[in-house]
Amino acid sequence: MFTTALTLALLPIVAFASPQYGGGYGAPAGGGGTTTSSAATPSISVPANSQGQIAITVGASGFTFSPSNITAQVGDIVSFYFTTSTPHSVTQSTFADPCTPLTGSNGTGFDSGLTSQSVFSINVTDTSKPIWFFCKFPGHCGSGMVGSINAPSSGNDYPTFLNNAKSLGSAAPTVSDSGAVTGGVGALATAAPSSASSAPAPTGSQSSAGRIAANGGLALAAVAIAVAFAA
Ligand SMILES: *[C@@H]1O[C@H](CO)[C@@H](O)[C@H](O)[C@H]1NC(C)=O
Ligand SMILES: *[C@@H]1O[C@H](CO)[C@@H](O)[C@H](O)[C@H]1NC(C)=O
Ligand SMILES: *[C@@H]1O[C@H](CO)[C@@H](O)[C@H](O)[C@H]1NC(C)=O
Ligand SMILES: [Cu+2]
Repeated sequence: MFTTALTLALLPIVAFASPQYGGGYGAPAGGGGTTTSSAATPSISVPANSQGQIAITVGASGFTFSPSNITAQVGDIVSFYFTTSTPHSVTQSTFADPCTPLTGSNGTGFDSGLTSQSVFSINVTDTSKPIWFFCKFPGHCGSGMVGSINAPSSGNDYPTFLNNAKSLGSAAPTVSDSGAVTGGVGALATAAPSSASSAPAPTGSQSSAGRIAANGGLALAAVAIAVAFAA
């Protein structure tokens, strides 16, 4: 039932992303041709990291997560900022299969679903194992759009994971998208991506993680307004 609710909640985003799915592939980030713009298009600002808060920018400089390999503590909120109009996702995978969503007896991974101009947050719950993730937009994972949290510094490390994804190249599997998947293994998502520019007044079930991400956006907006007044 949770999934159904989420799917419904995500419908507008999916509908928004769908026209770009076919037409936008391969287009540069922010390419005018694929922008399904409207006056209400939110602008996503990426805050600086602060205690317990880690920001990862998605797709802003090519098909990358930036930074792509981070260290996090239990309770840290890692927020993915989808700043471009080109859709991307952060989808949990495994070291063995970098471009395949994590599912099975070890649990089901978190997945933002394809999204743009939004923020998706996870709460790190287990630092004893690495957390691996990729972008499911066709072609992106095989070109190296992957990342890790708490990867070992040798052996099954981030560079090897990245190389494994790249060696799949265009043979990387096509991954279906049906919106956000909450939960996760070693880190939990509690809400679908949200527009950071919208008011934080949540729907009843909004998570603290979502609130923090939204508050960060609001704080930035407040700073921007203050700066505008000062100028
Ligand atoms: C990736 O991050 C992990 C965890 O912080 C660290 O141990 C490792 O050295 C990093 N690897 C690279 C190549 O930066
Ligand atoms: C579960 O995880 C273990 C070790 O982390 C791994 O060896 C095993 O293959 C995984 N099982 C599945 C079904 O992915
Ligand atoms: C993150 O999860 C922990 C439980 O693992 C919880 O105590 C904490 O409140 C969560 N943080 C946020 C911001 O939701
Ligand atoms: Cu992508």
